[in-house]
Amino acid sequence: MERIVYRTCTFCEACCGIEVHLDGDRIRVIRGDSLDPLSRGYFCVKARALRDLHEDPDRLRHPIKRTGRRWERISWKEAFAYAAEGIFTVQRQHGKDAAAFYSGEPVTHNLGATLLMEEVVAALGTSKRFSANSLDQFPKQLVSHWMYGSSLFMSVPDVDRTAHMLLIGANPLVSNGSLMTAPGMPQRLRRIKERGGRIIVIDPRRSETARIADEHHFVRPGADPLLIAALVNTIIADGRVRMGHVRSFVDGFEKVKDVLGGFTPEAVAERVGIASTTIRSIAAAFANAPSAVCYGRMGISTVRFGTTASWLIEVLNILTGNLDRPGGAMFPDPPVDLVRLQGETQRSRWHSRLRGTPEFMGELPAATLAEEIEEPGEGQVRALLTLAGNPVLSSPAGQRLSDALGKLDFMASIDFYLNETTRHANVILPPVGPLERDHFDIVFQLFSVRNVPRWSPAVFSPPPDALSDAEIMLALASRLRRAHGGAGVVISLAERALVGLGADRICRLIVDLALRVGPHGSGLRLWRDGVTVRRLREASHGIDLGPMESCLPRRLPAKSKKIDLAPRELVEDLARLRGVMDEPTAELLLIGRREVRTVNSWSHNLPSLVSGPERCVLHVNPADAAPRRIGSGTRVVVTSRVGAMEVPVRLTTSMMPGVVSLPHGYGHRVEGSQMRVAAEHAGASINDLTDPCEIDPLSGNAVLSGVPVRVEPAGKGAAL
Ligand SMILES: Nc1nc2c(c(=O)[nH]1)N[C@H]1C(S)=C(S)[C@@H](COP(=O)(O)OP(=O)(O)OC[C@H]3O[C@@H](n4cnc5c(=O)[nH]c(N)nc54)[C@H](O)[C@@H]3O)O[C@H]1N2
Ligand SMILES: Nc1nc2c(c(=O)[nH]1)N[C@H]1C(S)=C(S)[C@@H](COP(=O)(O)OP(=O)(O)OC[C@H]3O[C@@H](n4cnc5c(=O)[nH]c(N)nc54)[C@H](O)[C@@H]3O)O[C@H]1N2
Ligand code: SF4
Ligand SMILES: [Mo]
Repeated sequence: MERIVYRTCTFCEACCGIEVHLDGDRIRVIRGDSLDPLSRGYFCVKARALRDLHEDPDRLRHPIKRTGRRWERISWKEAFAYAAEGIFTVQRQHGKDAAAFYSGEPVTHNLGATLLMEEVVAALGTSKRFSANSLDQFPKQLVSHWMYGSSLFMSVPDVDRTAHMLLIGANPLVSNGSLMTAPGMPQRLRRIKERGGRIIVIDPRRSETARIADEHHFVRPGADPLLIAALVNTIIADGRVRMGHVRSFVDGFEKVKDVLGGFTPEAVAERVGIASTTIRSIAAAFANAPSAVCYGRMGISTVRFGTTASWLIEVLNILTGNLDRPGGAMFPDPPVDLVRLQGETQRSRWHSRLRGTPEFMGELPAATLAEEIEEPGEGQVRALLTLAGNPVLSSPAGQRLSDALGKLDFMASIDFYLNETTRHANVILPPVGPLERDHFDIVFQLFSVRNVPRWSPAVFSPPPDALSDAEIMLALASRLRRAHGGAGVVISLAERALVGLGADRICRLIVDLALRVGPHGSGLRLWRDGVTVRRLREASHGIDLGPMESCLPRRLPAKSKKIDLAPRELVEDLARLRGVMDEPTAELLLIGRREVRTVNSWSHNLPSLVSGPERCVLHVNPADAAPRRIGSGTRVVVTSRVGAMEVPVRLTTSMMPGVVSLPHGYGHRVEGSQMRVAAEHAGASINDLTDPCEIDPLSGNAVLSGVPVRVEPAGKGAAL
């Protein structure tokens, strides 16, 4: 019997609506849902690969325990007892902080994991919490915390209405947008041009997005904050500041004007690699556009001045009157209002043991995890629980982290692949695949350019004896609490009741309650027609609640109801930025690259996504290749302070001279992992070259872009 299930794709932040066509219990085809009000039929090749993931024989379907070099299938009961006991034993001997927790990016695409992860973290009671947040968007979250009062209150480009989009360090044509849920970026960007608007891209690589832009300018990796400071400086000096309605609640303009005084286009041009006249014309075009938005992503975030760059982008949008107005940078009003539920964000309640970096949102920088395991002393990490993360391939100096994981007393992983990270675990607890659970995008609604809540029903009932992430976490949290001696009869009864209710049902209830008390719910007025889980389930293509709307100062999370344009920490740190103008530059800088057929490190086992030419290839400008005697298609050795590796080369003028690029997420041929397709397309991990000692000191975010490297032909006696 043929049937169609409508849901959202969980591979990337675009959250496209998809149709899964089924013939009995076989997937016949997956394609875009043309009636989805947000994605309107758009989808990419990865959605189809959900079938590969569902059918992947390497995907773990039952818990396994390591005995020596072998893995043995065990029951769930045994797995929970073993995992809880292993972690508890370490914590009992060495204190709660001896156990760490690392969660990865797929948590955000998983309702159960998002909602119940906190249960596990609370049961662990550790301050050693790490995640992919500090390999990604921590800078923007810290800026939101300082300027607006909440790390979740992040401005989103109103791409559907803007007349001018300045993209700095983002490649949405490939990534399909990030911190901007806007499926079908190729069409959305094209429509800006059709409306008579302009797209300007700043990137050290002529990226796919740069190729469709009206203008593209190469920038020296890491120099963006100087460029953006000069844009702001020019706009102020030329008397073009027009803040619009936000003016009455923005504090700190005079301070900004004062501290950015020295950052003229002429002062920064050489370092940035863009002529001062061009910087002036970019500033004028931005200020003169009827509406404009500056949008920065990974290329400005994972650098030494990630927080500074993220801040200056907000300043640019605010001073030109583009914050909180259609066509500018706006704030979505999601039906589950996580901003309000979370309240004002905390920071600096504790610091990392060795480098003394402050926690943010309860987390320490992922770049410090390896040293926290290696370095003996009180508070040394000796046990680790990972959830949906592959830090060996995703964090700096991954090889070193891998060695460190091998020395842990105990490790447990909640993941459905036996990969470069989880192979170090003593026990792996694999959840069901994405098509075997309900889903609701509680995270990405915070970034959605249009307010379209959708409920995604499971396509398949989970196989017997399979558990979802939510179920695994609830059970594990309960075991851990009990191992720690539980907390009174009442709590333990409440806990039993929760476990009895079932984790998936709990998630549905939480969402329903959050929807009802949210801005589009009926609240306690039961006669009002609000958004509920039931209504969402009835509306298989989602409910269209319209575009983003102006909402300030009403929805500002800061108790002061003011926007702080000049947070003290950022102002004080500007001296560090001034310092780089006189620093010598490295001859070659390494940056990253994403490709349409990848999802970070974990999509390479899906056959439909790995076909075609080899992708883990170093892109080099011919001008850099010639003096080094490097030919296209040959192999080179790339060396950084941290490591060295051999990779094939492609010569291309799409790279800025002095900059080379390699995708991340590769490096699969590792003994002990079980991803057979990925092993055939192994490549090498760029994160064996990135340096954990380099972090953005304000946010603790890893520096993954702009790594100084040497490149030489392979086989010339280069040390590996
Ligand atoms: N050099 C360099 N490094 C980077 C980046 C870069 O651009 N350059 N990008 C960074 C960014 S933006 C990010 S977000 C991080 C990602 O960093 P991570 O999140 O640590 O790594 P992923 O590759 O996303 O690995 C995800 C893991 O989750 C598992 N998984 C997938 N779905 C599920 C699920 O539903 N449940 C469970 N339990 N497990 C699941 C997969 O099997 C895999 O093991 O990498 C960062 N690292
Ligand atoms: N196909 C695919 N889509 C994805 C992912 C994936 O792995 N594959 N991952 C998802 C995730 S987790 C994330 S966080 C998003 C990321 O989404 P994006 O940030 O849009 O994606 P990136 O490809 O990392 O784009 C960063 C751009 O910055 C440029 N860049 C590097 N260094 C600098 C610099 O110093 N200055 C400037 N101005 N530019 C620089 C790079 O050349 C690149 O074009 O993508 C998501 N979508
Ligand atoms: S763009 Fe992202 S969400 Fe849309 S189909 Fe592709 S992977 Fe899935
Ligand atoms: Mo990410």
